Amino acid sequence: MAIREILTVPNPVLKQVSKPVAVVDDAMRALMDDMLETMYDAPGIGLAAIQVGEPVRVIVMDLQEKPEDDPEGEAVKKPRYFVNPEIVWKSEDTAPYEEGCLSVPEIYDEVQRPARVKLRYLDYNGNAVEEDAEGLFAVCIQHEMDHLEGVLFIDHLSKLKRDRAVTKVKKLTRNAA
Ligand code: GNR
Ligand code: NI
Repeated sequence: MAIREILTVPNPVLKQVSKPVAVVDDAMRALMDDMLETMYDAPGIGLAAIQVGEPVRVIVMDLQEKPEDDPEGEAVKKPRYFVNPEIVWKSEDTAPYEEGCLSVPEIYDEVQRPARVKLRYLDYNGNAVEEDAEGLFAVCIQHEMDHLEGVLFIDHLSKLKRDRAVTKVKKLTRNAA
């Protein structure tokens, strides 16, 4: 496994539409392993392949929820992998969430999205899964699926806020790495 560089705005690669995965093979699993390690290192709760420069429809996620029987304890690792995810249903009702993005570091703002969605995707082993998402899971999967279309959370904000965010990130990353 390896930690990959996370691309930040205004890198044009982030605007690319990612391609469907033909088969979930060992090479694709190696990418998912790298993405998970990169996400934990950042740290973040989700990562789309395009954020490490790979234009394929792959997402990793770990919502880092505390165990129910020990809410004060350490978060238990629960990695999730989504290949070729599709939203097959979304609720009419929306919910706001203060979002951030590893590709737009240190910027946070409220985005409204459908509160619940039904997903279809392939898992780490290439098995088809259907799953309902709500709460933070629903927010995160919709944020990640936007990345597959070249859309960032700041694209849901006003042009003024989006331009300000990009300017701030440019300054922040000018001398870094
Ligand atoms: O780590 C992340 N946190 C987060 C918080 C609120 C809404 C979405 C996210 S996803 C983000 C990681 C990321 O940029 N994924 O693409
Ligand atoms: Ni993001």
